[in-house]
Amino acid sequence: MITNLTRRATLTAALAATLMGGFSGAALADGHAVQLRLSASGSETDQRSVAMAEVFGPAIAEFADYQPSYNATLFAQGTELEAISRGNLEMSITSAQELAQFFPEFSIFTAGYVHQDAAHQVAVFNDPLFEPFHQRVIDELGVRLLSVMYLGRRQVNLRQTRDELEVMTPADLAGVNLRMPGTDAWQFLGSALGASPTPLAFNEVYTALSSGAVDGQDNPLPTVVDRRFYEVTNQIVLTSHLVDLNYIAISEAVWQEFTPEQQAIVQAAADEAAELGRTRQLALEDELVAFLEGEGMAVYEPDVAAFREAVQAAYIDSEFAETWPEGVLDQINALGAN
Ligand code: KDO
Repeated sequence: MITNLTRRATLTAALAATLMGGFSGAALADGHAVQLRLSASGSETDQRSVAMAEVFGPAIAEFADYQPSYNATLFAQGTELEAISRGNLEMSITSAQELAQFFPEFSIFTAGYVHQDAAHQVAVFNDPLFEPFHQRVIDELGVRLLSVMYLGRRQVNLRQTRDELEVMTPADLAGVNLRMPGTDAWQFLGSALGASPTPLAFNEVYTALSSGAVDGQDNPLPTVVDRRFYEVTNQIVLTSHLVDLNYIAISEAVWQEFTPEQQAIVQAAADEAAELGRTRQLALEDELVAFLEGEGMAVYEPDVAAFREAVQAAYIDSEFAETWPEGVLDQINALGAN
C-alpha cells in the first residue's frame, strides 16, 4: 500500500531533480513561449475549462502558450499532481481531495458542510490560514495553487425513480452503491452520507450509470448536465453536501522561470478566469433545476439538517479530523456568512 509518507518521499526526490533543471519547458530567455499544458478530467464545455480558454490563455499569450487537454486524455484523473511534480506536466485543475493524498490536513477542505458557498471558498483561500497549507504544497510537491475555482454544490443523483426510493435522510441511502471519485477523502464523504461508495474515474461514470454498475453519483447540477448524466438517471436529491472547489495548479519550477511582471500577469489571468467560471457556474446552478425537471427528473430537497448533522458527526469522529491543525476549523467557520 502506498502511504502518504512514501508517496511524498518518492516525489520529494523527483521534485529536487525538477527544480535542479530536470524541467524541460522552453526557456524564456531564448525568446520561446513557455509551454503550459493543462490536463483536465472535465470536458471542454465545463465552465472552468471555458473560462480558462477564454480568459487565461489569451492573457498570457505574449510569453506562454496555454495548451489545455480535456477528459483526462493527457493524464488520468488524480495523477496530474504527481506529473507536475516530476516535471512532466505544467498545469492542472486539482482538488483538495487530491492534495489530501499527499498532505492529509487538506482533508479539512474536503469535509461535507464546511464551506458554505462560493464566496466562503474565496475567503478561505485568501485568508492567512491557508498559507501554511499552500506553502507545504509548494515546498514538498513543487506545485503552486494560483486561484480557487467554484465547481458547485454536490447533489446526489440516482438511477432509481423517486417512487422506487425517496431519500430524505442518510438512512435512506443505506445499501445505495454511490460512485464517488477514487481517493480516501471522497470515499469517506460517500460513507458519511450513508451510502456504499464505489471509486470510479469521472470519465467512466456515464457508462456505469447506464449499465447499472452503480446506482448513482454525486456532482453539481452543471456537471450532471454537461456530461448528460440525466439521460441515465431519474432523480436528484438536493443534499448540497459539499460546496466543491478546485484549484488552478501550476508547476513551481515553471513559475520561477517567469519574471515578476509575467508572474503578475499569470496570477491576474488565473484570478479572472476563476471569477468568470464562478459567476457562470452559479448562474447555471440556478437555471438547471427547471431544465432537469423538463427532462423528466425528480429534483427535490431532503432533510438537509439530518444530512448535515450525520456528515459533520462522521468527520469530527474521523482520523481525518486528527490531521486538521488546531483551531483551523473554527477559523474557517468564522469566515462564513452563518
Ligand atoms: C468527479 O470526479 O466527480 C469530479 O467532480 C471531482 C472534482 O474534483 C473534479 O476533478 C471533477 O470531477 C472534474 O474536473 C470533472 O468535472
